Amino acid sequence: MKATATAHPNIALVKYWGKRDERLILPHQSSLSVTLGPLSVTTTVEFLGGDGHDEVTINGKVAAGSERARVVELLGLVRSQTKRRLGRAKMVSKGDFPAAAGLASSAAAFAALAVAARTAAGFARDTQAESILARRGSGSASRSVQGGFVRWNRGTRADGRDSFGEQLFAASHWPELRLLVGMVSREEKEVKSRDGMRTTVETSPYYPAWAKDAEAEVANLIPFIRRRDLEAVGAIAEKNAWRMHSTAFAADPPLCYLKPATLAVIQTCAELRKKGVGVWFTLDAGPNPVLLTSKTDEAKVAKVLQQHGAREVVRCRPGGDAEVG
Ligand code: 2P0
Repeated sequence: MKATATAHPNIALVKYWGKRDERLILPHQSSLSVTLGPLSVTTTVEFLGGDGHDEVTINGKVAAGSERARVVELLGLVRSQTKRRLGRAKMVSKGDFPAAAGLASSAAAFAALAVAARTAAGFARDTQAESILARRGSGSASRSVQGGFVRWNRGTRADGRDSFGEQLFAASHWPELRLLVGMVSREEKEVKSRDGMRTTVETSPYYPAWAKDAEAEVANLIPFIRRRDLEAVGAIAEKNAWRMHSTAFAADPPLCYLKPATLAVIQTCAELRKKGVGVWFTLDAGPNPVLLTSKTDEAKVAKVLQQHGAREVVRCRPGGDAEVG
């Protein structure tokens, strides 16, 4: 009743922003991401059989508060799905992300936890069931159970059984793609994604337009990924990032995740393209831009990020499936 799993984070090209069901973590729209190698989170779950509290250790520290509660809740879901008596659990998790990479670790963390916990409980591998479970920890984690290019289907059911991540193309489809995270700020963001998206759904007059457009953009993006058309993929990623942030700017109170250096990097992307460098940006709910480029232009793009004050550049490429062992 013990298993270890490793999963990678992901970056959305068409973002998830807003829930239609807060408890089940069901989105208003589908989203599409690239799983990011080589970064990873490795998690071991052991069910100890007896009664008592779960032990949760994350990056060498005993977890407390809401961080612990989210893990305990997910372990509880696994217990409720089997007749086996699993008892209390010991969970140990560790990420290998560079310090403050600015990438949400929750996607990789809950994907690794879902796979490890189900396997420890005796379930056979089942990426759909694992994605649904990971989703209950964090929405974006539903897209980190599989590698490559993954669509999180919105689904229509109230119970969420049709809302899971589904691999469209494996990482090997586009090995030359590069995703560079520029660390322009290390400040803790003031509003967490979970709260920011709730405020946006509740108060932004642009929210319904966002959800409708994002759903359409997921479908528009797929043929461009199939053709490995970086220019077209980059254009959709940029447009979608602007639209997510515009929806958030229009919330009450307004949400602005950009810092001056973020905007400087974004504007530089457009200038670089005029000079023939293939680079496009995307931006999550934080100040650190992620630049899409190719192996050919990777070094140039990394240098430009550093010139804009990025103290660290995290170089990623399409990563693989969550794995046991
Ligand atoms: C995404 N983000 O698609 C979007 C883009 C941030 C901006 O998914 O509340 O940590 O746990 O479901 O998954 C971050 O939100 O939120 C996120 P919850 P999550 O990657």
